[in-house]
This record gives sequence, structure tokens and C-alpha cells, in this order.
Amino acid sequence: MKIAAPIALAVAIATLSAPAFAQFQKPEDAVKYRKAAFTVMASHFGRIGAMANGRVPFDAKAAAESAAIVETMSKLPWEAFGAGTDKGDTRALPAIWTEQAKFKEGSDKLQAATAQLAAAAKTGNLDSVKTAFGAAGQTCKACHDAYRKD
Ligand code: ASC
Repeated sequence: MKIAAPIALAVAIATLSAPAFAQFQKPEDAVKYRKAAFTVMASHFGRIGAMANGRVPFDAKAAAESAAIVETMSKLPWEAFGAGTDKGDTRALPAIWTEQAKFKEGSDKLQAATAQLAAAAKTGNLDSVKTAFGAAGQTCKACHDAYRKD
């Protein structure tokens, strides 16, 4: 048993010094994770969009709940774009890994916009939700245009 502590320490060090997808067992797991976060984000963003565009009646409570989920989801995908996660079942373009500062700027803008959307939804004011929804949608689109295939 004396050997357990050094082994545990070695494993801990190896984990800390591994590439960014170390939180994930395999690169494919990171791809799945980020896609899952985007899927949940898009579903709830879409529910708000349906209200903002008048396709369904405005429900302030539902909008606020969805906006809070969008805000939370918008924080999650980025750690899953580590080295080695550019392959497999993904539409992520290589530019993500060659323009990391710009990609981070885009993800920061999304997170700021979704925080605004959540704040707007909390007020229960449909016009504020519409404005914040439009602004957030622009930040989605900017990254899709630059960093996502089709
Ligand atoms: C959505 C959704 C996106 C964004 C984007 C905005 O509802 O699923 O990815 O809005 O289309 O331009």
C-alpha cells in the first residue's frame, strides 16, 4: 500500500500536465460534450425566439427559465475545444485552433450577450427580450460563419 501515494501523485501530475481535453476521457467525449451543450442551448434559445418572433404567446416565466439555461450553457462548450478535438464527428473548422484569441473573443461575446438576455428575461419585458435575443443571435451567427462548417 505504501506505493499507492506515489502512484496517485504521478497520476495527478500526468493529468494536470495533459492537454486541454484531460477533463474528458477521449477527444470524442469532448466533441460530444460541446455538441450536447450547444444542443441544449439552441433548444432553449429557440423557445425564446418563438416568443420573440410571436410564433407562440410570450410566457415571461418560461422565457426567464430558458434564458437562464442559455446563459449557463454558453459557459460550457469552450473547455471542450482542446487540442486533438478537431477531428471526428464535428463541424468545427480548423480556424478555431489557429485563431484561438479571436475564437475566445467570440465565445466571450456570446456569454456577455446571453447574460444580457437572462437579465432582460428576468424583467418580464417582451421588448427587452426581443432586443437581447437579436443581439445574442448575432453572436451565435458570427462564430458559426467563421468557425463552423455550413
Ligand atoms: C438559433 C440557433 C442558433 C442561432 C443562430 C443565430 O436559434 O439554434 O444556432 O439561433 O441561428 O443566427
